[in-house]
Amino acid sequence: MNAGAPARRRGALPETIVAAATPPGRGGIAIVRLSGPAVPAIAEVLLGATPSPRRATRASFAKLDDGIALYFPEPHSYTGEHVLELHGHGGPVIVEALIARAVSLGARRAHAGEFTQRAYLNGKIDLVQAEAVADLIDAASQSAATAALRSLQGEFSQRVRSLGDALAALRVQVEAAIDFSDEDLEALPEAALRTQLEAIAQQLTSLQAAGVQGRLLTEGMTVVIAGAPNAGKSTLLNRLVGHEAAIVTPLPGTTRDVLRERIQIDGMPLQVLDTAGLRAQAGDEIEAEGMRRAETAMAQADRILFVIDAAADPQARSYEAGATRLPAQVPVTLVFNKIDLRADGAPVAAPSANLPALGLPGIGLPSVALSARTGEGMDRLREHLKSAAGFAQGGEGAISARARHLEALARCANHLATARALLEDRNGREIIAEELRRASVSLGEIIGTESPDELLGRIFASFCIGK
Ligand SMILES: Nc1nc2c(ncn2[C@@H]2O[C@H](COP(=O)(O)OP(=O)(O)OP(=O)(O)O)[C@@H](O)[C@H]2O)c(=O)[nH]1
Ligand SMILES: [Mg+2]
Repeated sequence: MNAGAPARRRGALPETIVAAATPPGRGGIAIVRLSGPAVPAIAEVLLGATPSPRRATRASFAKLDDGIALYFPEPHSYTGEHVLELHGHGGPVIVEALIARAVSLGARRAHAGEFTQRAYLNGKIDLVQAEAVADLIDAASQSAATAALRSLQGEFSQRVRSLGDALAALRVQVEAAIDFSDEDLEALPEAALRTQLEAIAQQLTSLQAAGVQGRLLTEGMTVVIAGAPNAGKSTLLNRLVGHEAAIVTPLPGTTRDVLRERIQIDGMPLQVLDTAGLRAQAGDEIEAEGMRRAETAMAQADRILFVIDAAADPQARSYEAGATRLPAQVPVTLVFNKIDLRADGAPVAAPSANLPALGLPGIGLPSVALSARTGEGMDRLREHLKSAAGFAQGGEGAISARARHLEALARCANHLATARALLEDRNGREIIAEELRRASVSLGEIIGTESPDELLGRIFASFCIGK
């Protein structure tokens, strides 16, 4: 699957493992899979003979079942070890009996993700690809599945690797320049070093962007509903989740705590948070604490929906007033709510004729007009959220990335930025080389060349048994 992966990262794992590869319950076919050195010996006993490699072979499974056996001798298998698949009748009793028999013959029940872990340890796939296997299985939408498949096929790893290669090449040049400095040999002129550093930083930025899109697709984006008291934030939350999750009253200052709900929009996972209304002066200590919590929530959001009462505040003054409380790095969408009301608060017959006038302070920001009360315009908001997450584009350009990957990319970017700053300050090549080395280490953590065992344990434990 991946020619670039190093062969056998660790010593051989002597135990042979067994698990059902298909979900529990009744079905047309169930597959029991074994992997490890004892597979040929176990096959001899179970089937009477080891089947020819990679040929579907009809066999009796030790009188427990009758089906098709598939044998993949090492190293040409998913795990890189001898693998035997028994495709039998899809009943839980048969599956359990086959597993128990394999155990009696020396196999051990597999832990969650252990087959994929062995594929990783044997150099069949790298860590990003192993994680993509889990993401593909867990994908809740076609877009997430597309992104996961792209990572599984090595696109993400390839881009990380080519960045790593560029970094390594640059470091060699920088270090060579250190060695030759006595001889007054300008091995790598400063301008060339700057150009190469910039090129690498640019590649990294585009990889980060693709990764952020991927994370939004798989882990779901976090959207915080914010705005002035009484704008209709809680009503909007209720409308999005489809039930009365939050208390709604005509009194400003109703919501105090942060309310969290998980929803899906056409299969796209989304976490929505309702928060206390923001205003210049809190009425009491509870409201002040509510506003603090709202600010904390906003700082961690992928997007803020800033709700404006379009009837009472058509010029979006509340956004102007509240903008200073919003974290600078989080994108904002203005939601003009209550379009079922006229500017004087009276109901209107044709709500969409009441879109807010433009020339607003938040101009340039995306905006959606809707009525959380009647539901009008909610489809526009849903479409907007899908396209903001890159979901509407069917996962195009996204690679399935996890928070772990993005953090490592960010660390790499920091080291590169430091290296560039050091260069500008005419610092020694030694410390620049050191920053480049640290940047490489961060990249290595992503594909698993620099990953501690504890991290590996955590990653594979999140898999299902049998994968
Ligand atoms: N006509 C109309 N009324 C709305 C709409 N959305 C909310 N309201 C009303 O506005 C009032 C305030 O709604 P909430 O959802 O509690 O507002 P909020 O922003 O959560 O308010 P706080 O929690 O106090 O900050 C309630 O009386 C709602 O019924 C809407 O789209 N149209
Ligand atoms: Mg509220």
